[in-house]
Amino acid sequence: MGAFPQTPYFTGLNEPVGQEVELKGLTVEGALPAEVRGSFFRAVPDPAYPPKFASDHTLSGDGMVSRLSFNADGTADFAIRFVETARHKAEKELGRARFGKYRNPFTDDEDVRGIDRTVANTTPVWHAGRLLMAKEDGRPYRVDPATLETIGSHDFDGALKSETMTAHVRIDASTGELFFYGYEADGLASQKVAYCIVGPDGTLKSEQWFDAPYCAMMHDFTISENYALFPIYPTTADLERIQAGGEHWHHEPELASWLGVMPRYGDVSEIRWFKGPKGCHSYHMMNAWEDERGLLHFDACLNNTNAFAFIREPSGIFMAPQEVQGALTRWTVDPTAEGGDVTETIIGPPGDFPVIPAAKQGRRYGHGWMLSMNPDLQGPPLFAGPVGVSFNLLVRLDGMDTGAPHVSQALPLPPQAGYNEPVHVPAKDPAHDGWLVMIVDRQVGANSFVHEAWVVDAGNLAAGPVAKVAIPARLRPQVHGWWVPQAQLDAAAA
Ligand code: V55
Ligand code: FE
Repeated sequence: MGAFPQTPYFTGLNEPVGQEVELKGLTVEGALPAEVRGSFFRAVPDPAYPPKFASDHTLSGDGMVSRLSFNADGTADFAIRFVETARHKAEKELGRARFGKYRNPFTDDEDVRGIDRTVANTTPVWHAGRLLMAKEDGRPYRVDPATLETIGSHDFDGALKSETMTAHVRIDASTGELFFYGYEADGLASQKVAYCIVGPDGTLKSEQWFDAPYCAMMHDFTISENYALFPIYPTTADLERIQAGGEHWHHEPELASWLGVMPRYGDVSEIRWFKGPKGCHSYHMMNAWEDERGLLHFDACLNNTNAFAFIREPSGIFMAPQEVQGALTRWTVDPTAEGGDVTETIIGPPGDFPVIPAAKQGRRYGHGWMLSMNPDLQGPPLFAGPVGVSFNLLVRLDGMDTGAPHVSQALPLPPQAGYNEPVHVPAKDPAHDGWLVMIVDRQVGANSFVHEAWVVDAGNLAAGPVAKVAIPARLRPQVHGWWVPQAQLDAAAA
């Protein structure tokens, strides 16, 4: 077995760990709020074997599912296990990488052709008592929330036609329905998008296919009370390039972006396309909502290019890190219009990993949280993650449904520390804004790191963590997380 490439994607905090861990009875320091009872699931890419190509990066890492459980006795348990995907099993058999470049099966070993090559590494999705480890290039894997054992690839009891399902689903808290889509739904570089609705009992109720304006990396989408909104940004796939062994994605700065809008229970033939600026890109949206005039607002962490250098550079785009700029940006459209241009408004800081209370999904909302960079940092940041630098400022935004959305609170980290994406835990008291739970990484030596879970009052960030759990294991950066209250875990187990 060779060594991992000595690139930023495999060194420092990004050095592969690949260790399955089970720790029980960890000490919770501070005052743990009563509502923080349940499990914080996280998706962590961690390649079990050195990649076949030295240009490989974070997005290819084997999915590991992690759980931090807050117990009735005031302690916490921590566990992490590989998702036993068909790909991970095939590689374990020979003890080496057999699958090649990110989303390019033409670079795989001949003898693994046809084996499901998704790595289930992006989001642990909880719905209808099921835990699904999702990644946008394939179907999710279902995992047992108690043991973290892999149950298998999940196709909604044989109902799902799409070959893919996004890692960014949306759940309407008032109906309990799961809304999702799959792009490249019938194969590599296809323009086919499947739009799906799953009932509160986990049954796939509807799957309709439409054509995107071009085959784009569709990482996230939104719903509102009455609409489904599909953003298209010009990070594009080309079958000939993929067949020739090239990169799945190129970013195309001269191509327009689009926002597809359709009634969320309507027919895909009703989709209307609104035009956005050229060359921009967003990985994550905060929310979408309808105002009293019926206008539709779509709030995304938008950048002037693709945030990942490993996508820009093979596309011929060479930018210094400070040239990559962005802001929380609102696109407003009239959903009853036939089309036209989006109206763009800057509503927040640069950054990513937007979070809102689950109850506000697709609804008018007043506040949210996201990760950003501390402009006043007195030292080096923490170098890690797919972008190369960790976020080190947690911010709260207020006034989201007014003419003046603004950053109202912030919690900066010291140098050489970084936040992973927080999850929101609601409070029982409707006057309380709940808590944010997240893993904080800190570099303490040339190649040594410590990791803590923090519980922060979502209405008082500046007070710092009200409770902390030191995790005595080496953790690789997480992608997304999900909070599951204990009552839901208990109900699913029964
Ligand atoms: C992202 C992550 C992915 C992926 C595509 O963060 C986009 C964005 C962890 O996998 O496959
Ligand atoms: Fe994501």
